[in-house]
Parts: sequence; structure tokens; C-alpha cells
Amino acid sequence: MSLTKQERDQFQSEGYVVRAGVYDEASMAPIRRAITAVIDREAAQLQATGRLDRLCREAPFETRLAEIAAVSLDAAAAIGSVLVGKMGGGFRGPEMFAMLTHPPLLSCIESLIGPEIIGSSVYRIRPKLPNTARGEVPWHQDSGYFLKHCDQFMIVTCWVPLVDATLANGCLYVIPGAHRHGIYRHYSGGHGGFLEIPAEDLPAGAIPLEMPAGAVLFMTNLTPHASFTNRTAGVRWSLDLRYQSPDAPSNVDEAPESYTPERDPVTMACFPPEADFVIRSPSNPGREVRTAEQFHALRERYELAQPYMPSRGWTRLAERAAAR
Ligand SMILES: O=C(O)CCC(=O)C(=O)O
Repeated sequence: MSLTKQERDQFQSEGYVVRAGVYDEASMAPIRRAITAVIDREAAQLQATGRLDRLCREAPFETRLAEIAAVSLDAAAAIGSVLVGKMGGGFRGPEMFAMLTHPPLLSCIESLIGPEIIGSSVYRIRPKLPNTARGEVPWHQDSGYFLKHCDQFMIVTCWVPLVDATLANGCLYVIPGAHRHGIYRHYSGGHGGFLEIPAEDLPAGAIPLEMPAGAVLFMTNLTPHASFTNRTAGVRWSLDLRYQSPDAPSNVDEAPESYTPERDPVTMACFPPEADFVIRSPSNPGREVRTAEQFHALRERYELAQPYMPSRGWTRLAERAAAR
């Protein structure tokens, strides 16, 4: 399952590569069931408090949250935000741990960063709901969200659609080769509240990447990417998972309480609020997080402690507009 030389060359020169069939149906079934269980629980609570009339239980995974959104967009957004989480990575059940440590994925990762693999702190479940601009993610590089001293390190993003990602439902777009520019200037308060690189600051040549469920898009942390409105009746469910080598700064073996405003940012992990975790360490196997329980406890410890993260100081988009 390792990436071929041609795939690795494409990743280095273009900043991305897509590999189909990394997850088969059986390996995606548990996370889909777990997501459905969260929807069940949260929808029942919303119904109990009068914020949702219908649970839409009869709908399949692909359309359930969309049907809830048709009843109440706010209810669907609230359910989505439980899965996405604020700081802390949201859902951290055993099914997510299985997705993060899926051996075929790790073989591909090893061919990009070597055998010592750290699960980078940021992973997300994303439901892109139909026909709402709220679900759009503007152009950005993942490094825009990390601390500045991490721009020089490789952190691999793996974007995994749990349903087929198409032009119609809001597949990802990338700009091949644009990662070689280095970091672009991001602006805070962009579309949907996300960081944003204005499209006019980026080179032309964006391409959409339609992908079957279970394929993986591998991107560098400097690869500009975006996704736009879902114009179907279903939800475009996806995961984004990240990995780095031990050369890149991490908070492995650090107490979350050691992240304070007094600490020098250059000594910090790339994204301090959430826990990084050792997935594979042939040199020191005792450091590996081997069980879903260990993973859950580590993530929870960070979430409860709320480690400090300094601002990267990006200007607000509205200020740029006012200055023009
Ligand atoms: O899922 C999306 O539409 C956007 C994902 C993304 O921006 C990311 O994985 O960094």
C-alpha cells in the first residue's frame, strides 16, 4: 500500500496526490455508524428541548443530516459542530482512532515522512450540508492555522471522503505546484469565519478533485485548497487527518498546562490546543499510543486543560478591504 515513486514525485512537485481505495467499505462502516449514533443522540436532545420536530431516523447516512437541515438548519449545524468540535478535535471515539491508525493509510504516510509517525493534533469530521454557503471553506493552506515556526516542516493532510466527493456536492480544489511559493498571507474573519487567502493573491490553475469514498487526497501543509457549495440533496461527509515526523514540533510528552502566554512560541507545538500522539515509533515503541482508550484520555486531557495558543497575527479580511 505504500505510495509509488511516481505518486511521491507528484506529491513533492505538485503538492498533492490522490490514491483510491485506501479505505474499503468495511473499514469505513464503523465511523459511519458512530457518526449516525452521534446524530441520533444529539437529534433526540434537540427534539426534547423543542428545537427539532423530526428525527429523520429512516434516512440513510448520506442524507440524514441533510433531511434534518431541511427541518431546521440550526439543529443540523448544532449536530455538525458536536462532531467537528471547537478545540479538542470533536469526536474521539474508537472508530476515529481506527481511521487514524488504518494500516494501509500509515503505509502511505510512511512513504512520505518515514517510519516514525506522529498523529498531528488537528483532525476533523466535516459534514458539508446542502445548499448553504456556511459549508464553504475558502482558500487556505493548513499552515495558516499552525504557528509560524512550523511553516518549514512537513505536516501531511489526508482528506478522506466518506461518500463520493463530486463537483456537485463540493469536492476539494487544489492549485498544483502552488505549495512551492511558501506561506501566503492569510486573513482572519474570512468566509464562514475561516482563515482565507483572497483568490486574487493565488496563482491560476485551480483544479477540482472528484474522488470516490475511501480514496485519500494527500496534501502538504502549504498546498492551497478550498471547497465550495454542496448543490445536492446529500451531505458531503469527509475526514481530514494529519501526520508529521518527530522532526516537526509537537506536544508529545508535554503537559498541556505548560502552554501559557509566558512561554516562547517557537518552543511550542504547531497547534498547541489539541494533543499530538505517537502512532508509530520503531525506535521507541513504548511511546506509541496503542489503544483507543489511551487516545481518548490524551485528547480529553488536552481539551479540558485548554492549552494557550498565541495568535499568528493575521490581519482581518475586512481591514484589507477597507485599506483598498
Ligand atoms: O472538507 C473541506 O471541505 C475542507 C477541508 C480542509 O480545508 C482541510 O482539510 O484543511
